[in-house]
Amino acid sequence: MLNRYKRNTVLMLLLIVLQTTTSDINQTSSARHVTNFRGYKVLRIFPKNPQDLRCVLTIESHVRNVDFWSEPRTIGQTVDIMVPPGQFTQTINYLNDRKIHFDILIEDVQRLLNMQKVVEVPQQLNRRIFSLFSFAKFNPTPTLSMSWTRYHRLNTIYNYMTRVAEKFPDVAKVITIGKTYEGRQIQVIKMGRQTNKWKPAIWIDGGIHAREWISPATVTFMIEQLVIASLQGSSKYLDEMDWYFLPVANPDGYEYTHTSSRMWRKNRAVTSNLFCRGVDLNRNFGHFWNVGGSSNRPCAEDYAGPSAKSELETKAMTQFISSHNTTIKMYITTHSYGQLWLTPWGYTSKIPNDYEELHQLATRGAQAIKSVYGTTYTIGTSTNVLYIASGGSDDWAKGAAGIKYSYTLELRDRGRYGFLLPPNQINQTARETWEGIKALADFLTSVKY
Ligand code: 0X9
Ligand code: ZN
Repeated sequence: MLNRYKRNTVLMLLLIVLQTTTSDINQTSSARHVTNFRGYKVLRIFPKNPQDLRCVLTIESHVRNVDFWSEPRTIGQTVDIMVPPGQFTQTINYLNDRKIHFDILIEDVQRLLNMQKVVEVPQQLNRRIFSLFSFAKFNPTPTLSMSWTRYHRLNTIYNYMTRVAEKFPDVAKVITIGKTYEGRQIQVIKMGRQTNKWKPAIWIDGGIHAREWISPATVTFMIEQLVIASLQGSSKYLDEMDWYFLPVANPDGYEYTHTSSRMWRKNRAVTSNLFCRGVDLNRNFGHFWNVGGSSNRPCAEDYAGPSAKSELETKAMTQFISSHNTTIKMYITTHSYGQLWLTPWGYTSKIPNDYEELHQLATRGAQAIKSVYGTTYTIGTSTNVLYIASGGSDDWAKGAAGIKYSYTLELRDRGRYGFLLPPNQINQTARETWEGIKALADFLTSVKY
């Protein structure tokens, strides 16, 4: 009996050691539970030849706890990494020894994080403050308790969606499309005036990657713009088309970035490795899944999952979109950062047959964005502009769901703040993006179906 007990204990210990050692030298700091980023710096590296690129790739195994904010895949493409204070000297020595050029993008990550702190005023108090100062004049939907001057928690976003649907039932409806690993609802809001005639629709999601906070904030802004449009009478954006908004596609991950680890990217599913949670949802979609630019290692930031569409969040999205693919004519997924307007494919450097049309429409969108505050976007296929990364939602939307116009938008900025875009840029980012989206909507409503 004792022997069996001992043997089991030894086996357990062995398993733990094995899991720890295989759980990656490459396990990054964002995957761990880091709560204070004081002294963490972000470096921008400029690999100029294949050898530089190889060295940058192996930084992970030379320097512990480095977190890649962008991926080292293409020469000429910069790579941003976050380095903990204890590893800073080692990292710059490593780069200097190999004569690889770099700049310091962010001196102290914690300082930026402090600027992002979310202090949610309780809903009721919030409403009272709004009515007290009669903000109604400036904010047409004051009682809906949403703003674009700070980043919000999931429940605030969901409450906002619910209120929009309650107050404007003729143009808005909340649909729960599934549940997450941790049991949260995955909520879509459908917008558009109800009619008996067929209308084309556009799908817009945000927050597939948990730490890209500007993305859900921008999507909720679009909802608000349609609410405002409905208050102003008739609008072709509501009368001639429908919208499906999924502001937070990865609710568990999003909440985790608010409560525990700001730099978390994946969902929060338990994996085959006891020590590493999360699947990269943007590697989990099922069109040429896991054929390049994704990982089989559960500890990796770009872990593709055990199989295509293995994740509840991916399943919910693909089931819903597939069942509406006769109306959904455009698929837009918002990420950050980089100011890129990306078209499929992300799994191959080949370009789609209709690339010319996709590019033309993207140019319209990018021009509309630029016309607002001068923000410039780079347009191209994901693989060619960025890097190869298979299992993305955009590839699936086009390749599997048959939605011709499928885009990934990497919102502001180009790396000055990266994922930590200060709240005072939310409004401008959302405003300019909305102009870009409207340019697409104009096209959508002008096509004969
Ligand atoms: O790597 C990604 O998933 C996206 N970039 S991010 O920095 N937001 O993580 C780009 C995805 C582009 N689309 C495909 N590769 N399919
Ligand atoms: Zn992303």
